[in-house]
Amino acid sequence: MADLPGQLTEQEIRAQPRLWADVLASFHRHLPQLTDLWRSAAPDQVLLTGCGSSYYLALSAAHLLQAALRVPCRAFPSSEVLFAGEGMRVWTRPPLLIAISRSGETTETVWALQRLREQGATTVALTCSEGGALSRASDLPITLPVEEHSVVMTGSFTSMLLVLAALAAALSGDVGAVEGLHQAPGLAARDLSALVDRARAFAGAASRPYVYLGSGPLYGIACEGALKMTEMALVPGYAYHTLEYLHGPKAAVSPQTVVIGLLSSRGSPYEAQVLKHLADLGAVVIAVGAPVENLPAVRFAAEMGTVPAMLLAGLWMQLLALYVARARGVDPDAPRYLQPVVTWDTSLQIGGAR
Ligand code: F1P
Repeated sequence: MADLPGQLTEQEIRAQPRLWADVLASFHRHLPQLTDLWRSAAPDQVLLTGCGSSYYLALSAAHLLQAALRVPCRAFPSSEVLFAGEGMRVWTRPPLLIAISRSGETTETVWALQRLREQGATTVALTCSEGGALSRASDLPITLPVEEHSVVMTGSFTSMLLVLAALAAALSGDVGAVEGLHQAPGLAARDLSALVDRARAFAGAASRPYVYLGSGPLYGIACEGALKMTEMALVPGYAYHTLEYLHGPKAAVSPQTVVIGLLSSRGSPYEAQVLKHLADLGAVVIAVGAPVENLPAVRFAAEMGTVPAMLLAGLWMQLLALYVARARGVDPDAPRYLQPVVTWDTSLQIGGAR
């Protein structure tokens, strides 16, 4: 059979159930160091930073960490940390910085970690590549056993988010939540073939606007789903906080619009109303994670609102982008204009006050 476009990317998407089990085992090996760092630094806020998919998982992780640790947790694109200069230093106690990077070589993220460490932050580098620049610059490097060859991030995204969710649960002493995360690999293995079928069923060749809606930690997942559709299928993907879509962007809805609505446990009655309203306006609307009357849905074995359900939503959106790419004759293994790592000439100086 002729090689299908995106075979490498598809293999790595499908390998996530097994990968998650390996990553959780690795997490438990790193947990003593992370716990010691958390106790010795005793931060009263957590900053997270990364670029692209790594920034989007930082957005989701910030929600999970803040809900568990009850301290302010905020996520920034690495470039925003850089350009903020002294503006970031608004703390009384030095914060904990978690810098996220699959490659561990993204220049902006390395610079951001160096900048905040100079300003007194305690720094953790979460990567999937041993001994890179980010790890070397950090107080504590955490490298996950994720060997990803696709340009776009797939299992690295879900794995680093899973580890940060496990960190939130472990540091808050929520043993039940940690045990719940250990269900994720089995739930994903059980759901995988059904998720492949549901992605194939919805994928079409037309370049239609794909709108991804999510609230709370699902907003970062929605951003990642939109990025995947753009990176893999060259189709515009747009992400919004679910109810925000009613405040103007819905003006663009047409029968060409495809809406992917990620249902949260907290906001789902309102989110369901939004999705039904958009279907009434003529959009193709898919409810993800819970049923919404009269709408096609993607369901998971994982309970709505849990981290495994969030990870499965991310995995399903990776599959959707893959099958849209194939329908369009686009090869996700060779995404247009993209490279696995974005680096900058280190001679460039950041303008303005440091
Ligand atoms: C981050 C990143 C990805 C993007 C592309 C280029 O890399 O920007 O988010 O999808 O693959 O690299 P990293 O800092 O996580 O290695």
